[in-house]
Amino acid sequence: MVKEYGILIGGKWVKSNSGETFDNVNPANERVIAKFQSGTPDDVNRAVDAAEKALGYWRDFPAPKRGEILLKAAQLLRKDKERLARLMTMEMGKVIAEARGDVQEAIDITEYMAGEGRRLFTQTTPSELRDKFCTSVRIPVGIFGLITPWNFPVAIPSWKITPALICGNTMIFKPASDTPLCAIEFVKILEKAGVPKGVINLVTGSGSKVGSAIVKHKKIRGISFTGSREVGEFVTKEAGLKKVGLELGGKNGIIVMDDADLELALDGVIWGGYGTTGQRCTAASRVIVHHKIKAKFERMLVSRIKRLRLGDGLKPTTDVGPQINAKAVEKTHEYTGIGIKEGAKLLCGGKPAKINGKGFFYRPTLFTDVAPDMRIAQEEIFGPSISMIPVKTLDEAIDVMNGIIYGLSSAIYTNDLKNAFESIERIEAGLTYVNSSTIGAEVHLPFGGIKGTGHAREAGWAGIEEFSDVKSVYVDYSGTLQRAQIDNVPGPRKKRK
Ligand code: UN1
Repeated sequence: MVKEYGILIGGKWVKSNSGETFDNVNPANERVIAKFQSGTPDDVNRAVDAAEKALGYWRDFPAPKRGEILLKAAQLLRKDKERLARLMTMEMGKVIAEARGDVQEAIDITEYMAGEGRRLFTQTTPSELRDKFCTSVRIPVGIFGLITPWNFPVAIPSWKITPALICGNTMIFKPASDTPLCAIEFVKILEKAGVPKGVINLVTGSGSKVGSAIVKHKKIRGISFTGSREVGEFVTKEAGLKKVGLELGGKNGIIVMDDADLELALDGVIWGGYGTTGQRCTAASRVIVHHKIKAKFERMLVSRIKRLRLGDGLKPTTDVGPQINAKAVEKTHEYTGIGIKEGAKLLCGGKPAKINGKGFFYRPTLFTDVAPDMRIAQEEIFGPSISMIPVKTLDEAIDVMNGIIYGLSSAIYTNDLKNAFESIERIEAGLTYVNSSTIGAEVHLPFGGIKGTGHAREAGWAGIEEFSDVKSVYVDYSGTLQRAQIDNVPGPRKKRK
């Protein structure tokens, strides 16, 4: 018997009005895990009504007390880490060590945001006038719509939900249809920790029905979306005047200079390119390699790639898990065809695979002699496929790095400080790593991109700014009309009568 899950509206797990469900399958063996509600715009309306009802109560709930609930949630998550990690591997395929990392990231941000309950800083400044007090206070945005992808099924929802909570917002959360179970389990932990009913509402279902109803809803004041560029563009068009945060992927590069520690760079490229089966927004899908070490580095990479073991992520011997679904494998394979047609040289991989006749696997793929303007060097593949682009100088490397529409993550391997600092200064991206791969962001620093990646800054203090508004407050206690910009003449304070 396959279990059926509900949607969460006003603290109750209920069925969708559609009367329909969809199946979720394990990408490693294609077995059905559970059934989930195919939500509708009407479900979204009910969820928004519940979020609206809860808003006053939650906004007035002292922020340090909201923080205590988050701290409790972090403790519960810690206890449940292994169970959640195993569910995640079953649901979306990443290898178990990475799934544990995903849950750990949620624990970290939940603890971080719990602490923010006692800060939520704003600025107090001097006034240009006497006997006038200038400060600012942080206020919730209102009802948020949170739309999340499947590749970090607990971590990314946690980057959005925990700052939204600590800032006093209520929300409608629509998780990706490939990972609803992880999302539901995470929300159940928040409920158990004491988040009041109606504060978080969760509606599963398609982007075209549920996602689009959230984006267009008049009562929703903020949207936070991580996902594809096409959907990001839809959100930009349809969200109207909502506060919108977008994170729309990348085509991240690793520069490997001729002075780099090549063993270190090798580890970074393998981890960045094939970790999470290449399905990270921050995945290293381009290796921009100095021509002097190109041949040697290619040999090193090929020999390492050949040793990578494909398999079910729950097996401790597996290095690379499956892709998320059959469509994703098709897309990666289509790009292999495009790369070959464009004249790039395929060094290894380039084929789908099955294990015991099942699963959405793709062999780790490496192209070399890729020109920077080829489609495989420009477009996000979101699979285990790396393009090596040879260059002659750091200047050329940085030009190649920047010659894409995206601007999320980047890395350089070098032992020359000048190369490192020039890259930090000139690479157009939200993240630059030196002697480390393109992935591995920590939760207390801002995370997000520039250019075609969007403008969201999540995690850390930036997350607080993303999920709150600021009101400036002027208290004039002079007892007279003081006009800013007009009456600011220096002079002694007037004596009291
Ligand atoms: C993503 O790539 O979709 O830095 C998010 C990292 C992770 C988060 C990545 N902490 O790779």
